[in-house]
Amino acid sequence: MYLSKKSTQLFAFIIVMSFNFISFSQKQIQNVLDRTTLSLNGDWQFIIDPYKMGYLDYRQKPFDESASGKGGFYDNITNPGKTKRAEYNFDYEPSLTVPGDWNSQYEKLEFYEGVLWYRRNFKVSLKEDKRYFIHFGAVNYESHIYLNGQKLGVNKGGFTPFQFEVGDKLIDGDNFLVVMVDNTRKKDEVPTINTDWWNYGGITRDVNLVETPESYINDYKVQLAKNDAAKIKGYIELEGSGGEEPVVLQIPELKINQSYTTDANGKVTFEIPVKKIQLWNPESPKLYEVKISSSQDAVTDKIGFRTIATEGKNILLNGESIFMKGIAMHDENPLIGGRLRSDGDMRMMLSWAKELGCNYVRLAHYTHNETMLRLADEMGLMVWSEVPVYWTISWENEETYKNAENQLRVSVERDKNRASIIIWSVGNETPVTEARNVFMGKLVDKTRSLDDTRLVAAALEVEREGYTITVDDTLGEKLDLASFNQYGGWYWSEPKELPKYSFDIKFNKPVVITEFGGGALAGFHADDDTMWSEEYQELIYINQLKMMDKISGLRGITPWILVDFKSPRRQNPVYQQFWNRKGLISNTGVKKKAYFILKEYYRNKSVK
Ligand code: GCB
Repeated sequence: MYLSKKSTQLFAFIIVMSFNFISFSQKQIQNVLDRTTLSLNGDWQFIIDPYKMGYLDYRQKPFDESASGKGGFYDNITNPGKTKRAEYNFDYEPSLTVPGDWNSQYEKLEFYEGVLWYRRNFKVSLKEDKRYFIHFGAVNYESHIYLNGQKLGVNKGGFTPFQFEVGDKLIDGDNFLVVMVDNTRKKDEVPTINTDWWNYGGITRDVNLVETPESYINDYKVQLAKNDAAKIKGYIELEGSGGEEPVVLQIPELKINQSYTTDANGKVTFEIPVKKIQLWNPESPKLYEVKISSSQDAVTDKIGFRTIATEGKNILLNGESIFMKGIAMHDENPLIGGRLRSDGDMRMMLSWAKELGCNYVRLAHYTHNETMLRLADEMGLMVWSEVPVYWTISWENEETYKNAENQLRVSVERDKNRASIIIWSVGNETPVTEARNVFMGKLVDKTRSLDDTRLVAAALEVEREGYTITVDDTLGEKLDLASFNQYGGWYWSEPKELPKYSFDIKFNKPVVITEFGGGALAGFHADDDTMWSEEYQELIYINQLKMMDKISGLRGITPWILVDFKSPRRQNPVYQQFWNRKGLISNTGVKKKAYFILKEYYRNKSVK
């Protein structure tokens, strides 16, 4: 529905009044990278605010809920004059680079968890017939956004994008955007208080001011139909069209040039028979240029087409059995000990995976950068994408569920056109209880309702008795894969004992081992009985690979993990120093002995 300026204002007013809370309903602009944007990346001045004094008055009431709505740091008073009291001033503060977490940019912020304010000034010359949105790639964790002193809203969730329409608050000329970011860990959030990764705070991904026409292409899906390589199926959705409007879909290389008219809601769905389509696969990751245009708007994407399905214990990519040679990774550049900031950082990670011989990556444990998925499309890596339903989530809390579902939905909406993504994961190592089964079961159903063209999985846990490793988590019945983590040789048993173990997997489904591994400090050499030595890790890999090769239906593995990564849980003063050392590559880029074991295994392993 198109909102006139006046109704937009009213709508915005209702949003601000009805929450200081999050709108979980809005759809993000698809393919924001291809729109007309003013980048708001770069230097943002910041104020560290451990007491939240920029947000709460001395009675702990939010300034932005007071009668005047004023009093917080978002007022951005920089020139108070002689008589006005202001106990902060962004103009005198240092700056942080956006995108980027704060922990890796200032030593005094390395361990900081709490509130930090960002401010950025920018100029814009407004055009009469355009709409404007401020779009954030991701901010960890909770953010309150203010434009020119007025609140736009709140977002929760550290890894997914969000946006606000801002036409009525933008000024033709100088503007300032203030963001309060709070990365305090809380029990009922997603993720919860306990994770094995660094809680990097800040505006970690791109910020853009997006300009669109009044009626714009808000969303589209252009993918093969479920399990049908002869049919492209999808939709185009306009926003603000006020009814029926012509749209065109073109894929020049496939000689597709289709005209449609949207319905009264601005949407059209289509099915297009295709012949002679070159399917996307890791060896030849073919992407087609796809152009979508409406009377006022146009957007171009690069999209690959492939099918993914399971059949008994097989995974079929484009109808053919495939073995997934994978590796897991976090959204972290080990060389800086911080979140990935640029295309170059992301390319480095995926290139390491390619060099190892991978055709598949597990992007753990939350939604990664959109650019990462686009690079995976381009470089030919299949992807397991996950939401941060990790360990001990508050299963009984309805708000927690809504939050998890929102992060899942936004992630599926954002990445549904990426051929690389073949698996949506609804969580990792969650303890089996009735409440958890209900929570995760709902997430599985939701995922399938959002996207029927990909597999749905989760990283489950195993049980052990004697030398038998059992996989029978009942959630597995709802999933497409028998996928699980197991740490033989590290958290239980010893590397040399591993050949004695066998698996009892209760599902007739493809087996994908989502984690195994062990820690080693690069450069520390000893015999293979000595924990933390490269030799110990090497023996884990040698014997794990032998042990797993005996599993009938093993169709993929993602050892934990490509590179060492930072974690506050990893305190051994000699070997860890806040680094999880399970990387095959160290935080200085050195390849450990186990790296070469896995590389050799992949070189010899048939992809069929
Ligand atoms: C796991 C978790 C992963 C941890 C890893 C470890 O099972 O899924 O997030 O980092 O083990 O190193 O213990």
